[in-house]
Amino acid sequence: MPQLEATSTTFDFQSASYKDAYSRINAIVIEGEQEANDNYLKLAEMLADSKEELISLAKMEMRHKKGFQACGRNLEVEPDMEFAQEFFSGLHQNFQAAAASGNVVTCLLIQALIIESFAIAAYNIYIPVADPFARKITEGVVKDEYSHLNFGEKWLQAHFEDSKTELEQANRQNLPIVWKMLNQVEKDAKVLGMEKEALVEDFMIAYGEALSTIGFTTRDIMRMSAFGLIG
Ligand code: Y39
Ligand code: FE
Ligand code: FE
Ligand code: FE
Repeated sequence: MPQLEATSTTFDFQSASYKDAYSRINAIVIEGEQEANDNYLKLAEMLADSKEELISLAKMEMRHKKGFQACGRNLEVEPDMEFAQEFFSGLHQNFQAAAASGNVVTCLLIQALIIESFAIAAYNIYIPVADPFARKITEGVVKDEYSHLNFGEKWLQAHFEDSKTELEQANRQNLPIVWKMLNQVEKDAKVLGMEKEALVEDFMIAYGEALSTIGFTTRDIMRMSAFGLIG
């Protein structure tokens, strides 16, 4: 794999340009993990039958946050948390609004499908180009993210007929925000050795597979994936 080669030869993890980009990407994952923790705790209130499981997912997210904070400290980078909060504000607001209205299907789509697929794509693409310390941390984290995506898949699959319309509506509202986020992070990601094209591809594989598992047809998935790509 050429990326493995790049790790030892191309990246200077201590260069000013690497650390500048890392201050934003590292902040994004720290903020993302914190928000994922909050979101699973909110879902635990909304889904009494899955309360214990959701609380345990929330705890995993808190561990992830601590791991990524350690990655920043290891490179002596100060994460730009203000940037990261702004980065997540669109999905954050939509999750809060859905939770306030009791729209648990929308909450699950935002956190357990969209954000988890984003995490799976980003972490898998980061691992081969990460510094050795961050690589170890991220390898442990990404395994957990699959189990979080799986929670959303299982719940939505079991409630597919009742959830279908709300899922399509929530997809239409939130997928364009993901493309916007990817555009915002494209330059910094590239400095770390992560190509936007690869991020989009891995995101769509994880998200599309999840929609398929839940019960959507290939035709549905094609239609749903197009939102935001065009406008
Ligand atoms: O469920 C989770 O742990 C998700 C919060 C984490 C989201 C991570 C979002 C990563 C986007 C990084 C973009 C870098 C190219
Ligand atoms: Fe996580
Ligand atoms: Fe997660
Ligand atoms: Fe799956």
